[in-house]
Amino acid sequence: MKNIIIFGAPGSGKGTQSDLLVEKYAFRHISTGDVLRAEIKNDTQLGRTAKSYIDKGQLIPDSLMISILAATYDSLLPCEGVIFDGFPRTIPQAEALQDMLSQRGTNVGVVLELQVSDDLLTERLLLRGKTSGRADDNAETIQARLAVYHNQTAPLAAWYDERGLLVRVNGVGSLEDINAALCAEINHLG
Ligand code: B4P
Repeated sequence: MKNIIIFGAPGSGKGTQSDLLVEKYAFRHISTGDVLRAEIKNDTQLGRTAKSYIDKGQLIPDSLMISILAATYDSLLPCEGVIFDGFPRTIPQAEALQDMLSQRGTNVGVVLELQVSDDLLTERLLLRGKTSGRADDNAETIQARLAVYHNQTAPLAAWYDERGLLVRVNGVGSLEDINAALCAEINHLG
């Protein structure tokens, strides 16, 4: 069982690369962003709560995210591997993930960080905003999301590095080249 985290700032290509990895490997994919957007679309209680945070570029509270994650993970089992896209985003989420996986007799195999400059992230998200219809892909919210990323999520890179799990990958270039770099790391997992 392989548990692979795709880590990076908003717009770094986590979702894009996760989709390519799922095509190549027999892995399942958890995108917490997609889970939340589906709840918003279905106008559930969770969706209404999530929307109030997402529209401001803020993170959904950890307790809520963690309970959603465990249920989503269990719904995908059994499988050869799971790609976590957009989770964890805080150190409490990372600790909860570690506990959840160890309760199931498994652990995180690797954390692949996609590195992209803030200027390029902003450019990509503004471009995506023209077609995505996403309320959070506008200039003001993008700036808020980047600030949240640097304050709350980026410290996780050091946290995983201390545990020997972090691999940094250049997130700038063609989708194919970036994907090849990610696959090389995944193949090392054996
Ligand atoms: P997410 O849905 O996770 O989205 P994201 O970080 O904005 O984007 P991603 O990195 O997946 O970028 P993509 O591949 O689409 O989060 C949305 C919100 O949900 C968060 O702000 C938060 O409020 C909430 N949330 C989610 N998870 C949470 C959690 N765990 N805890 C709390 N809150 C949570 O790529 C972006 C664009 O770049 C696309 O248009 C793509 O085509 C383009 N692109 C990708 N790779 C490229 C390349 N190599 N070159 C050029 N363009 C590229």
